Amino acid sequence: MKKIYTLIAFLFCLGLLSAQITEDFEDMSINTQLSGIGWSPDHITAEIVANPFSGSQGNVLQVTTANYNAAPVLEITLEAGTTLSDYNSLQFQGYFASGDIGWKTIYVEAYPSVPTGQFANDENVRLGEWERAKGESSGWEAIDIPINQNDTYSETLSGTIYIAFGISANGTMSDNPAAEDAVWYADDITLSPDVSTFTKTIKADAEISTAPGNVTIASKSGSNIAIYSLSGAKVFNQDNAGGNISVNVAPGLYIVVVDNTTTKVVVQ
Ligand SMILES: [Ca+2]
Repeated sequence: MKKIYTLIAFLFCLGLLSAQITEDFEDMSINTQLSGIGWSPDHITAEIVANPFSGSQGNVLQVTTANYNAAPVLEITLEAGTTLSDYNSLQFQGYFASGDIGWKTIYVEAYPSVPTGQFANDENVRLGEWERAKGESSGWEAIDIPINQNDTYSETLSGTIYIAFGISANGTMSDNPAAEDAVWYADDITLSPDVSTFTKTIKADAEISTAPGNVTIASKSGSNIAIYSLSGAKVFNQDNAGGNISVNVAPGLYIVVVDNTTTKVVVQ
């Protein structure tokens, strides 16, 4: 597992996987209103505010819900050629501040168009869920929700999609009203790709073969070639290369970069 995370981090460092999508709200003005869903439009307020807690979040999303089944909705555009099933987690920084916010399941839903209806009320649109077994937050929390629950549905979602996420909480406008509305915050909302999918689809404009202790690259002239170990160390580099290049390496997993394309190879 550690190796997989190292590979993901490494590929992100190289900028080879641009498919990670993050909303940090820094390009939105304070008081910008985001859309939401619920039993009634006045059951949800989703607004950009300055981080009211300690931390370097800058602008954050403040969510106030007055009834169950209300949540904010984010418009997100996926990278061309991908579907939502190419992403396997939704992560965000969360702060659950006041009202009925403790010991809740956090749900993630997706829609192909601007949603209507209630949040956390239709399992057909649910991507994933995670139990937050805690009361009020005492600091920003890193939350990571697997979203592979409904891949058959996720495969149908591409381009611009709508993500609803959060908790279903009691508030002042429910049938059995709470004393106060629920208030929680989110920032750095990130869709992370399933790296196994992406490494499969990235192909170098070259033929790469391996033998015990060796990588051979046959490329067109003028190619820029680099080989990285899984730890991110550059073990070989040659610009303006061409023809057959043979590189001796220790056994292991390597990333071969030819111009802007990559191939993952295993050397015995
Ligand atoms: Ca932010």
